[in-house]
Amino acid sequence: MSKSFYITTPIYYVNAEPHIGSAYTSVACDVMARFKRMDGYQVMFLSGTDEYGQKVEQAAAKNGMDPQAFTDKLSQKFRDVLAFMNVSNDDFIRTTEDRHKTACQALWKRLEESGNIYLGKYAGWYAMRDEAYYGVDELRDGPNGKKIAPSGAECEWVEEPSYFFKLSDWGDKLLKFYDENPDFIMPQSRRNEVISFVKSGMHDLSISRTALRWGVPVPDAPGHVMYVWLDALTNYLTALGFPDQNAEKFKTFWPADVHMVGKDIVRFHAVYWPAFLMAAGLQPPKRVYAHGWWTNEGQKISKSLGNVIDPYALVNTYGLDQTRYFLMREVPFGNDGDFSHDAMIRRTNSELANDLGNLAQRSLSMINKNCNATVPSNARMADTDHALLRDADNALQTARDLFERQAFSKALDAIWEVIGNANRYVDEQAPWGLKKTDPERMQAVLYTLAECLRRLALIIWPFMPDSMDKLLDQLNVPASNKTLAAVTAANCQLVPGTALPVPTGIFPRYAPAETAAQ
Ligand code: ME8
Repeated sequence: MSKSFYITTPIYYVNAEPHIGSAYTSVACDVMARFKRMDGYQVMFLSGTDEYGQKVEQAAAKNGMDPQAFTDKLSQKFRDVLAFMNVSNDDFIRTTEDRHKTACQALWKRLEESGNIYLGKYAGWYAMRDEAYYGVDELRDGPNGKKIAPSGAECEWVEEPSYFFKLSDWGDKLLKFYDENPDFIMPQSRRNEVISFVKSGMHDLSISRTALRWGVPVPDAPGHVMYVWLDALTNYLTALGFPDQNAEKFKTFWPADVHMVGKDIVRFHAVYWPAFLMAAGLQPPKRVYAHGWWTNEGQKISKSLGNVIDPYALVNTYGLDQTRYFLMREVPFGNDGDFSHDAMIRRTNSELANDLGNLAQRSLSMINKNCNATVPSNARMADTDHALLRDADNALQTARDLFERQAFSKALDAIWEVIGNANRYVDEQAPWGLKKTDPERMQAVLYTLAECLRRLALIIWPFMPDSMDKLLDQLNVPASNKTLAAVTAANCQLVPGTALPVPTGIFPRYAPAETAAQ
């Protein structure tokens, strides 16, 4: 059996149009999934939409639509944006699907049969925006006597009959679990936050609602629908065929390797979810990675401020791979980050067009002109050449280690260090000068550059697959050799004499019309 890897995005609420926030999480998962596939893993990568709950019900009503028709429309937009961002998810789940209802009700039954559910009455605060219950000690007073959650969401007082999950029984078991699995919550800052929340004491959790109809019905309890987070979290099991634990996908992929989430929803994933799973006799996921939050030119992104960043506009302005690269490079993964057009232009022009684009363009053009448009001879390779190629090989190992910790921007730093070395190597070796004085040596230098580009293109591929395909095609690398093992495999190296196509630029400089004319 090959190695397996299961990664998930959060399932996105369909109360509003997709924006850069969901695209960010999805691209990060995509980069991870592509890296693992290229490294020989059998990968399951899941995304989808979270369609039940009060927030979505209200958004549908506001739009004058029936909730199912509304969610059909919005869910499609999330599916479209994934395809547009070149996200390679293997499945897309909608919580209104039948398979999901089956999974949720089966999980409920297990929780009930194991004695973890009881009927009571909820009287407390609820924030619809977060679809979350809050203790009074977590809230502050807002204007007009409103109670405000730490997230900034307004809370309302709710009193209704409700089923409860005995979360209070799970505090110590959760703490033990975190202790035994130090990498379960990453990064460390989030882990500390979760541990102190659990240490502060767990209250039982209301897991059904009677105030709304738009939800998964609780089995044998007319009038109750499941609390949307219990239903939503279950999606990670649904997609593997749960409740059939003998389903091939379930056996291969559970427990999940990484649930990627934003820091806003770490509590649901790192506290409630493992508690539900342990209570149902299922293994918790191996990791919850909570990344940081994007602001726009220093401001919180929100619909009411009108500063939502539209992924379509970004890609149409700067290019798809440029946008994917920016999102993964600009911010150390896990930290908060600020989007600015200046930063976007700087990265597009200096790191993509100049550092990598020029390296490829000048190397391949020289090969095209001076080596008969074929892979040059490597007969006269010297120590410096081998050293550069070793740098590229080392970058692969570094990237592998960093990917184990989802440190995407650090992996790019390591790769760009090699690109810097390669650019310095071109200047030092000056192959244009060798053309007359030592043509064989020129061939070896150009071979080294082509081979270095091949190795780098493979390592960069998960971040920018279209552009790197273009580069690999210009090196005539067959599809079967587009693996990470091929980076260092002797029999995958470029073969002198192989015909190469005419090179074309990969990363255009960003030059808006008004500045291009200057
Ligand atoms: O919370 N910066 O869905 P949601 C970074 N349905 N990431 C952002 C972001 C920003 N400004 N805005 C959104 C839900 N995100 C639930 C999840 S999972 C079982 C249920 C990303 O539509 C980030 O990943 O509110 C965040 O966690 C997610 O979108 C929230 O999406």
